[in-house]
Amino acid sequence: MRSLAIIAVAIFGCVVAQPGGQQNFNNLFQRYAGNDNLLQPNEFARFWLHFDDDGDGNVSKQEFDSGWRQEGFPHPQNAPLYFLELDAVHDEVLNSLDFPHIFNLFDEDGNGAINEREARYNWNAYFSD
Ligand SMILES: *[C@@H]1O[C@H](CO)[C@@H](O)[C@H](O)[C@H]1NC(C)=O
Ligand SMILES: [Ca+2]
Ligand SMILES: [Ca+2]
Ligand SMILES: [Ca+2]
Repeated sequence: MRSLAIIAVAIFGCVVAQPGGQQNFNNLFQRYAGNDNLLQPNEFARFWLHFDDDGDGNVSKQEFDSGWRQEGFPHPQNAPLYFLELDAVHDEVLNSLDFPHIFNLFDEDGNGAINEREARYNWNAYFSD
């Protein structure tokens, strides 16, 4: 019984630590923000464009849905909804027309860079259930 409980705790612990959790967020932020720990507009765009598998400068809905799922981002069943939220200039692709709008939503104090707190707060809000 005791060992069963330990196994249950171990499994639960694994699920909590899965991609999409805070560990994953930290790695992601650091990878794109670089040494200054701030996301500038070009770094923010680079993050969204990493979904652009065919490199045509547009993230299609299919690229977004499959990328979101493959990378273990939160709530993949909601990816189509997130795509709609992110498509600020409604043309059914995510591209350089959208990124400045999304950037402004994340850059809450409007100082031209997204810090880790702004990133985490908005990431959790926009990509929740
Ligand atoms: C990318 O999307 C824009 C619409 O914002 C469209 O005009 C353009 O043709 C698309 N580019 C490609 C390569 O599909
Ligand atoms: Ca930076
Ligand atoms: Ca594309
Ligand atoms: Ca768009």
